Amino acid sequence: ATATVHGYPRQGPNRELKKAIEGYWKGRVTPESLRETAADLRRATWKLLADTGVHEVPTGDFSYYDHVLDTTVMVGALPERHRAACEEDALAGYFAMARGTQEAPPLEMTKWFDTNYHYLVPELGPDTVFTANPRKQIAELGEARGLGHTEARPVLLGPISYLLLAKPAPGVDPGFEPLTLLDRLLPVYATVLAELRATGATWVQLDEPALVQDRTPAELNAAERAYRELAAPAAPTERPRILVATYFDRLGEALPVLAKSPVEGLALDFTGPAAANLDDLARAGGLPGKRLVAGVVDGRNVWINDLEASLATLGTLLGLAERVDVAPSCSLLHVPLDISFERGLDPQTMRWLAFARQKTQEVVSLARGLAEGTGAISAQLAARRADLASRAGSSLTRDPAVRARAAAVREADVRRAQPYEQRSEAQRARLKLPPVPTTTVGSFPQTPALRGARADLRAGRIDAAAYDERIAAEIRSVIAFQEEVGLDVLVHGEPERNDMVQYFAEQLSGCLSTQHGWVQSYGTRCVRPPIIAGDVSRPEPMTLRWTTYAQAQTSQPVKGMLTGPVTMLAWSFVRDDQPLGDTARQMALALRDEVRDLEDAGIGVIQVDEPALRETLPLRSAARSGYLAWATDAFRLATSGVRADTQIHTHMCYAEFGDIVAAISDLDADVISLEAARSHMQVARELAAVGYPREAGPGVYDIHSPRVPSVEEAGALLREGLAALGASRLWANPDCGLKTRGWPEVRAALANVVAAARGVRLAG
Ligand code: THG
Ligand code: ZN
Repeated sequence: ATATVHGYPRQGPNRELKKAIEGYWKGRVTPESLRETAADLRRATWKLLADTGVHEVPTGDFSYYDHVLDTTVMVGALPERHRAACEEDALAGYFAMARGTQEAPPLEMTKWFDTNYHYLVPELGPDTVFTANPRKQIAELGEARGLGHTEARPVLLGPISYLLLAKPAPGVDPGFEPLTLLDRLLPVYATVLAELRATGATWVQLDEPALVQDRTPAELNAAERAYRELAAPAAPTERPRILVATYFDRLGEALPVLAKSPVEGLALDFTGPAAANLDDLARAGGLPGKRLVAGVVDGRNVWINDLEASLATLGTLLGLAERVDVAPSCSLLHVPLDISFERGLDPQTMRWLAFARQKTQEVVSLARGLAEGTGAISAQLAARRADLASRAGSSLTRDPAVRARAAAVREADVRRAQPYEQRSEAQRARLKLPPVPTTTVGSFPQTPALRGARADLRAGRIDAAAYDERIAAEIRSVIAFQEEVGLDVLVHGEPERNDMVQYFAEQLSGCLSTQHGWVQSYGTRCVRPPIIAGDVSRPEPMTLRWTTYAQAQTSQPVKGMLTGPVTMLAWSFVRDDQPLGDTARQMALALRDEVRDLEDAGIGVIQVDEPALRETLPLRSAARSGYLAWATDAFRLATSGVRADTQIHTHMCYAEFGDIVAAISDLDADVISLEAARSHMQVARELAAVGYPREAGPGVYDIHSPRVPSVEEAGALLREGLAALGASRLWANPDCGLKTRGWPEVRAALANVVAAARGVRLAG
């Protein structure tokens, strides 16, 4: 048995790649220097892997922006509007597709399965012509081989997943199914494989994560055909051996399809719910004559592996395939680089955590244990047993007070005491808002001055008091602006928050924050997800101070702003030693305390954001109702403890709500703001269609674009909203927070939104 990995983080220990690319965009870094930085990072990664004991290193997993976009380039499926730029300058054209230009909008971005990584959606149509452009794959394989990594294995996104991740190009019939292009795409993949063989690859990995989702018989057929053709018998010099990799869930009905196909190997996920692959594999008769790469180390969470349990799994698998190798379940792209970079974490807690480098060590140990017997790794096994016991027995992971409180939650705690009609009346009497009230979603522009103040505080150039005064001044100015422009429900603007999830996690017991734990979110943008390691509780109020400070500046209602329990979990690394729903309940109770404190301090409107509710939906439909049950319960637990006249708002981003409108309604928030500007109020009609009985603010200002909507445009959207919801239930607001926008556009756009709402009120 040997150890391998499907892919490694790309940004570098100090986010060197991010800095080089952003420098290149600003004209401060030459293309040559960017290429050199990238090559240095690849070389360092391969060396680290090989030094750790991984000799079959991955190549081609590196990317300047996104590996799905790289695949689009590899198969020549460039959108028409970017083709000329790509032909003139491949690197500049590549970034134009990712980020857009004055003339040509970028490709759409969306989430990579249920991770927090975002990819660029291929745009295909009946006229798409594919051409093989394996240059990047060939170059990176050549580079690795030149450095002595002769067993290097190119990693490509497979043809089925590529097509299933694509959408119809603009102007193409929205019913067009990209999978119908398979016959045209397969010869291009065959060419790429042949070229990789000619460059020295003995194995090539084709990633097919889309096969772990619910797939139709036609889609399974397509997969069968693809791998029958790509793996058709050929002289060993004509194509490399093919390893099809799937991850993020069990393979299910696609397992027999791949097991029977002529490909030489399968990589499967055996972590979490995907552990079902073990029984499925046995039932399917195993993989006789094939190589199995067993993903027994969780590649997308940060906990140390139970090496003994993994060895037991691997032992069972030995009987089910010709050869068994060991790997993380998926690319390590989704975890930070190295826990040993961290300073300031408790040393005992640090031993519970494994980032990319530690996970690589784990798979190397496991491969060794499998090949040579457990005696060969007895020291690691003993140390691991102690670390797992320390985690299980720690007072951080088990806080009796938190557990007792969570166990005491009753049905009444997840229900508002009064029906909506009564609440609505009490809220009208208290808040005295006009019809179609105006508000914003929470954040105002994070100016360079604000970011500078935070950097000054960190560097010790200013003290906490001076920092607080800058925040206070910003809040006064944001409140004054909102009064002037005529908004009805104001916000404090969140100047004190960098990343909202990080901001709350830093203040909650049971959550850890890292200094260097960066993970790529999209392109050059990274996040440092908190680690929910233990039982969660709230030692002190988290938002009370700045919210009440803002309320003291105005007689208009100021809305308190919190991040909901589901989003807190979705954007963190969550403990894997209890069901997610249990952790969500603890998080909800902590937030419930905050909601109560805000209410007691006189805050009459409280917004609990759940932007991640939709995106955390499980990949397979069978798991969805269970998820939605705990997710809605957690939200309601956080928000239901308030009086009738306290108005609860929530907010969700991204347009595709269709499949969860019923769950959105179940949240029982009094008001919900949603993204709608780009989908033309579709969401308002969807809400109306399920009989949603409460108030909603489908966004009338698309904050993802620097465009300022005119009064007429915002008014037209509001009239569409009115038709669906009626004047007593419609709000006017932007479709998301304003943190990434500039002040001049925000001033103009909000003035227009207020004018449009007033126009609609007069007409109504
Ligand atoms: N917070 C967290 N996770 C998230 C989001 C978030 N995941 C989904 C979505 N929002 C991702 N969106 C972004 C948007 C901006 C940035 C990252 C993810 C970003 N990052 C800065 C960068 O890379 O330069 C770093 C910010 C910092 O210094 O903390 O701009 O909102 N947790
Ligand atoms: Zn949003």
